[in-house]
Amino acid sequence: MEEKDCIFCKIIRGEVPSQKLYEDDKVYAFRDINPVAPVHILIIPKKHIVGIQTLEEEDECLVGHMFTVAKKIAQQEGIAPDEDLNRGYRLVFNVGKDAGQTVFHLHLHLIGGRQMSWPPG
Ligand code: DGP
Repeated sequence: MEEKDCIFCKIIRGEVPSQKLYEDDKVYAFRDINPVAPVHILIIPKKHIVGIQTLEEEDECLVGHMFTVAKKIAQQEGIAPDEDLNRGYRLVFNVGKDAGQTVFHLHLHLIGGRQMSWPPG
């Protein structure tokens, strides 16, 4: 899909509204429109990347930054583990259709605020 048609590129450009939580020159974070938990946030790169399946070595720092931003937002949202490792959250990349990827612009799910189970569905 071209950037001009990508829903997440439109959100970054402000053409589609979103509940923004964080933005810098590299990434944008906003609440998922269809939350699967009390906290469900998406962290996306401003660069249009289809997903982990097309990730290039030059984007390694960018993906690392996405995790650091996710960690900070989890702390702000009050779901980060405490010193006894209580609470917690899940960070997920769905990679491809079999994994449940429906939007083909790289996004890191930050999901928390309830007890998780394993394995995921
Ligand atoms: P995935 O299934 O991993 O591709 O996740 C895509 C997520 O994107 C899904 O949880 C719903 C969310 N989503 C799709 N369209 C929109 C939108 O227009 N706004 C917001 N806030 N989230 C969206």
